[in-house]
Amino acid sequence: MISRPHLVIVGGFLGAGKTTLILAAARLLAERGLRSAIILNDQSDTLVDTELALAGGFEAGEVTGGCFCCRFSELIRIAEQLREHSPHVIFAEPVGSCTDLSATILHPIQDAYQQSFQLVALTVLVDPARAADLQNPDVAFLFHKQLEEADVVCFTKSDLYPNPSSLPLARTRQLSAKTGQGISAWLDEIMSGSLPLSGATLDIDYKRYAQAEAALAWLNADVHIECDPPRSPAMLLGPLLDELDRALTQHGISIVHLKALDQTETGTLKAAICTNGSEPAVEGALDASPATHHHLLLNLRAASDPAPVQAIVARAVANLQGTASGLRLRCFSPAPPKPERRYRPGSERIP
Ligand SMILES: Nc1nc2c(ncn2[C@@H]2O[C@H](COP(=O)(O)OP(=O)(O)OP(=O)(O)O)[C@@H](O)[C@H]2O)c(=O)[nH]1
Ligand SMILES: [Mg+2]
Repeated sequence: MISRPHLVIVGGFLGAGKTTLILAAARLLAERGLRSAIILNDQSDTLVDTELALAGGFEAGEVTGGCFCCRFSELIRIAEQLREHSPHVIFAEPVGSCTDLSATILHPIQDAYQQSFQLVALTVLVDPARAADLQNPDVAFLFHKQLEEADVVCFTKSDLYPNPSSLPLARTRQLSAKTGQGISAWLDEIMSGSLPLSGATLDIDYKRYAQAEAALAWLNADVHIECDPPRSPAMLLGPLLDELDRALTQHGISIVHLKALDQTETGTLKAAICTNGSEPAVEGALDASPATHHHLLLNLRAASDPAPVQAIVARAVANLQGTASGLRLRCFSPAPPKPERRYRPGSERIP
């Protein structure tokens, strides 16, 4: 058994590219003969990201029903469970609206679980397109708080944005999970400790933090669809994403991240958009042949009250060409964050 796996926490706003980077990094480590496990996290369940990690062949666990800080004991339980598989590295992806990770996760782990995990520098990812468009004050608040506590900030999607606008930060890197640019160097820096874990904590007003998260509508859904005649995953997801994008835009609702995953016996396809009107990014079996039975997962985060988002998604699912059954649809505003533990700067022990 590997006694102390590296624990790599990769934060960053919704859609920044956390899951895509973690999967690319885990594949790269596998080429070096190193095993990775992945912990995903969400306010609700049925996570597209967990399915992707499992489909990638990795040991994966999830913390659902709240962010890592509010469900710290569960994070440790899942990390310990994964540790039994002797991974060399455990990647953990916090919810994309979450911040204050240093005080509520990193310090508590360093304080009480240092013998189990080698915690490395806190990486925060930035999508250059998001950094260039921070008009929504709640999004801007969360985004800037996340950057403030980062040990290293990595601009993602360098294949799309080779020249991101500069941020007033000491340590920035550029990565592409699509081309692999920068991933090996980033892993080497954090795992060797040449980029150290600083332990810097935030000064943050939890009322403002709660208000910013509550300004998001958070929707997770899954449903089974029987198609007669059979349809390919692309034939199902394409029109669905078009319809959701059109209806949300018509209602003036900004999409923050919309992910859809269709699992069929002919293959699995994921399609996602991070802004209204953008071309879906697709991964997986784009050429899968038509199938009768589809299991569809939807994770949508949007700047809105929950009610209109829920109605739009329910309507789009009802309009799918096929017979829907077993629909489970949860849509809410995230509850105020209540960390299980919170390090206070200057205090030796965690309260
Ligand atoms: N072109 C390009 N697209 C990328 C890259 N990394 C991520 N993406 C795309 O960006 C979108 C968001 O990526 P995710 O990895 O799902 O982002 P995330 O930070 O995990 O998002 P949440 O889990 O919602 O917080 C997806 O459609 C990815 O395909 C990259 O390096 N290049
Ligand atoms: Mg993710």
